Amino acid sequence: MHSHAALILVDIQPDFMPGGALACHEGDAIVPGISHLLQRRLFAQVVATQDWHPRGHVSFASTHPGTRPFQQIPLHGHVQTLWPDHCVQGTPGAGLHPAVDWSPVDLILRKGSDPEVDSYSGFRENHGPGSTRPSTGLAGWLRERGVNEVYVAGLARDVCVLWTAQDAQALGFKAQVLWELTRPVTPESDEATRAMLREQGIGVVEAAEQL
Ligand code: VGL
Ligand code: ZN
Repeated sequence: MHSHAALILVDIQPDFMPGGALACHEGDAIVPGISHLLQRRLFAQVVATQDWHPRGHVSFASTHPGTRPFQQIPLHGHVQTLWPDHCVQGTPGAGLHPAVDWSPVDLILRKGSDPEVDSYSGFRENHGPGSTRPSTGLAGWLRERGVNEVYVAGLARDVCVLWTAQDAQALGFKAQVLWELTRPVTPESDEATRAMLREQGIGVVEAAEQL
């Protein structure tokens, strides 16, 4: 059933869990379900993304004197949300969550390493020269393995999960979000997130038991 499907686990890292630098609401609630889903081995390929920023990253409010986290500023002709320092390369908060057995994962893809550019999606950086968005290579990696369908879970529902699912769908994959295995930074965003997924024809699977 899922022989042409990949599971993409987005940014399941301590900094996005309660108590972490950029906590998602109930972020830790997804951990048992993620572990269980990995054990079921339903997918031909499993990819984990890892937010991985250098110190002084452009997305950190601390990099821009006079700003505060969650404020928006113009950057490279786009709007950039500023975040607390998070997922700094090599720190414990940037690791893959220690309560998950990551051994079934085929590819770990680090993103957000360019000091000047943010990268929410696992597929493309947020912006690049002109109107381009530099590829991470993930779409090609999946296509070369025969994948045409992706299921996305992880953190944050309203940021990196959303952008990853949108890019997957835009790049020609059939994208689905495993809703109960995601959590948002901003819970009030849930209706808007669902609307954006619906508009783009991205599927929502409410619970992994339905797979
Ligand atoms: C994320 C904000 C900044 C995410 C990453 O994983 O959703 N959000 N960096
Ligand atoms: Zn980040």
